[in-house]
Amino acid sequence: NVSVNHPTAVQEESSTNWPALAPDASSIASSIKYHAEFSPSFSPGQLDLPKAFLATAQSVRDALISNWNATYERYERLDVKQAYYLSMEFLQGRALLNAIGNLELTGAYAEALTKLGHNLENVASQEPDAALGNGGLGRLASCFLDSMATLDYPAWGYGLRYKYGLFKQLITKDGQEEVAENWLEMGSPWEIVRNDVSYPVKFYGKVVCDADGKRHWIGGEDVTAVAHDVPIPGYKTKTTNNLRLWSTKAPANDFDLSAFNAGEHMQAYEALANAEKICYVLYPGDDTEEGKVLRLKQQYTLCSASLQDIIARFERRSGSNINWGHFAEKVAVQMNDTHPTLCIPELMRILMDLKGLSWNDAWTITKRTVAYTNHTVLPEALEKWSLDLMQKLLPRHVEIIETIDEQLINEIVSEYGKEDTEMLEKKLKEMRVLENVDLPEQFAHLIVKPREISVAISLQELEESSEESESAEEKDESEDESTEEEKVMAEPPPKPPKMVRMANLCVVGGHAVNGVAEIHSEIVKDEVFNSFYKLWPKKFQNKTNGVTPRRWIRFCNPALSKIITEWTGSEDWVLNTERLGELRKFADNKGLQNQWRSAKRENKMKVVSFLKEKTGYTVSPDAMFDIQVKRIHEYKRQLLNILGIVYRYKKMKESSPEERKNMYASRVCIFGGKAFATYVQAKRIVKFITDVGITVNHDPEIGDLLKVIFVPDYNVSVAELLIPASELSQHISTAGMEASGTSNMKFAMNGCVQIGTLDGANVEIREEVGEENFFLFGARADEISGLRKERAEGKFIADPRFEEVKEFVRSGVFGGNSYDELLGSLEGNEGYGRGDYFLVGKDFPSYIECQEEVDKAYRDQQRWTRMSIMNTAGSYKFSSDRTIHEYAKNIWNIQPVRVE
Ligand code: T68
Repeated sequence: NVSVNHPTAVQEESSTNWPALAPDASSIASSIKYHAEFSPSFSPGQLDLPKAFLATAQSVRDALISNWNATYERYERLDVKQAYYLSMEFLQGRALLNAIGNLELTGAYAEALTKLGHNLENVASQEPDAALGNGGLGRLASCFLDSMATLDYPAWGYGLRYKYGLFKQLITKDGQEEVAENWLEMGSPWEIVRNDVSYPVKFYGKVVCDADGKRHWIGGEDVTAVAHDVPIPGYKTKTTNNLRLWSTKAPANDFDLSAFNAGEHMQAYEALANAEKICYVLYPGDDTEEGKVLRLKQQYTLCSASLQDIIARFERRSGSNINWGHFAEKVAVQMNDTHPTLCIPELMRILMDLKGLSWNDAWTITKRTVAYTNHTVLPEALEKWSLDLMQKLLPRHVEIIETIDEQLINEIVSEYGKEDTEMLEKKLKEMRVLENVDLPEQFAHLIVKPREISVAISLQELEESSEESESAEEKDESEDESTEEEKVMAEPPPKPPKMVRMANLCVVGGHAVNGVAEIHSEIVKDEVFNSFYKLWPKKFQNKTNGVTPRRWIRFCNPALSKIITEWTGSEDWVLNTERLGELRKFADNKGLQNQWRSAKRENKMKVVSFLKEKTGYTVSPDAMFDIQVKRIHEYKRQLLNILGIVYRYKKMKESSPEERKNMYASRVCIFGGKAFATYVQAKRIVKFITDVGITVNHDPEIGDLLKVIFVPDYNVSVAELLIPASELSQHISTAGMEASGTSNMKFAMNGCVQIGTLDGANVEIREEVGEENFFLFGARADEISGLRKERAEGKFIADPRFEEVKEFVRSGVFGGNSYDELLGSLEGNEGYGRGDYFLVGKDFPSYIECQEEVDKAYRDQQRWTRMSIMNTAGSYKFSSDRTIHEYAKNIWNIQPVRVE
């Protein structure tokens, strides 16, 4: 049992200057003991691991709160311009080691926990991952928060506090299974509930017009959004920013006591349950109408609560002289993809309906305030909402969106003139915010729709023919076939559903639009939003993604960090990653090379134990660790990787043991990643990979030469373990389809050599690390549409090796399944998701040839280590500090504020 003392000294410090006066291990130990007793979440007594984690986190939180307060007070007093990053997702992962690392208290905490009979690493591993995101987009938001605080930018994140984050993935004999992940089961030690910061959020209802012609949204359903603040500490700075997450509850007095007393328990509870369910799960399945409504409610809750909060802060800081014309000089709102698009009509609504501004003033302010980041060019991922659904849920916003659409039509008409109707029609079809919606009356005469012409003609014909056969009609209806046919012709075909195109709304309503890697930003300008680009070229920018070097080198790879510090002369590189470039001159140095290899081996050993524990497989640390970890998606082509492995396996089986040894480097091929719960094809890929693993891993002929492992439940913490141990990583998407990728940056930082296509940030990584240190294969982005066309015309001739590998799979080597649906997607000539849309067959030969080059290079360990060093050295551009400086300067126009 641990005796608990009240840590007077620490408490006093925490209100004044913790952690500027770095606390020592003893005072930290006292603080931990204090929290174990006085912030109890567990029974008294033994300081076991779960309790030790919570008490440790709570003691760290004391320091964070004190810095948070100082930061907040400073922003408030200086009334600085602040940026707000609105995102439906933040993939924070664990916070403890990151927080004490940023506070430079890792050593002191480790010592304190040792005094209490614990070990920091074990304590930290108790923390559940905060997985309030799906993948790259959410993790990017979290890296940005770290950089914004580290660089002293006045910038906050706004998101939702989902009760259940991303599902937990189980791998069973049937493939992936999803289980709810209750990350808040033990409570989160990091969040501070602000019961005094809450806002009403309305749904449904109707719009009424008062005597002055002002529009008001009334009635409907109200919920209350409550703020939960998560302090975001910067590295080596007192600046501690805020991630404000909203949860929803029913407004006070919404519990129907009389219904409850009458035994109608569910009814009594209905309003509460309805409100709370909004923040129940990250990305609720939206195949059903209910699911769609819930997702739209989530998006609106984020936008409405955040904007009300931002506006309240602006008003408070303005004091008695509120000048709305200054709003955009104090506020920048960044929309992380289209999910927070409703910010645009919501800001308009608040400014006009609640603050009394005119349309024009509100529109000018809105456009100057918001900006949009695009993260995908996949057409099916560009968000659209049913206008009818939105009309029911947010009637006032639909009015505003309709007016925005009308203004845009005006602009398109004045740009493309009234002469070339065909061009005008094309532009309107492509650019309007509303899709499948008739032109407003004043524009209707500009275009005669072909369908209207044909309907007009057939109606005329119908009239004529019915005149002719009027008397016949009366005779016998059953004989009247021709007339029926004509009636069918006369009926216009069912109209396609009216939709709101969120990306178009973002482009129109934002002052900046950016892609997330150079090649992606070019595609955004040249293809996805080309017409908008021609109209407003200055709006379009590139902001190549980045990742935080704190979490992704310094804290996840202490062994490598020590070496970098030693060879660059200081720890400066953690803040100034350009200094990593200095490693280049030592790339062939034997001393560095030896240290480099032993750090990699130390990291690989950790993964060996981890894999044993999670999968039961024993792998050799002498084999090359070849890793592909990311969401499972056809365009990311895990299928290409596993088919390459199957081909390798087949060739190994066909050779003698001697030949095998000479031809192939031993490899442990590791996969990880989650498939969206309803994405059937992605789940088939998971199942196929695990099936291949079962066969290959138990083949005594093959032994350590090849192992195939699917790591279950890939998340931020697993990434922190795998990436430092990686030697080859795969970024092999069909060119033009991966917007950027960010794990490619983390792998490069950790000295991992990549095999990849010229896609997303791979292009820039290759430029930085040098062509000779990157394994390139596959078709280029500008060839893809031609290749698809060729294939559709039946001109594609598959490489015999591709046919061979498919045949081998079909032969039943992997457990009797013939994988018809999976391999079927690679057959045929056309159709999205069929006809090998992702060009696995096309790239297969160059992929396997490139893999032979990898084997050759790996056999020469000196060459490989050089390549590895050159990857770390060349990765400096990919720090999110660089990205955030660019956003701050070119989009947000904010300045750093040092908190003394
Ligand atoms: C990713 N997008 C891009 N989306 O795929 C990746 N989508 O290339 C890029 O590096 C990363 O964003 C950061 O820019 C996503 O992760 C989603 O997760 C997502 C979630 C909900 C709806 C649509």
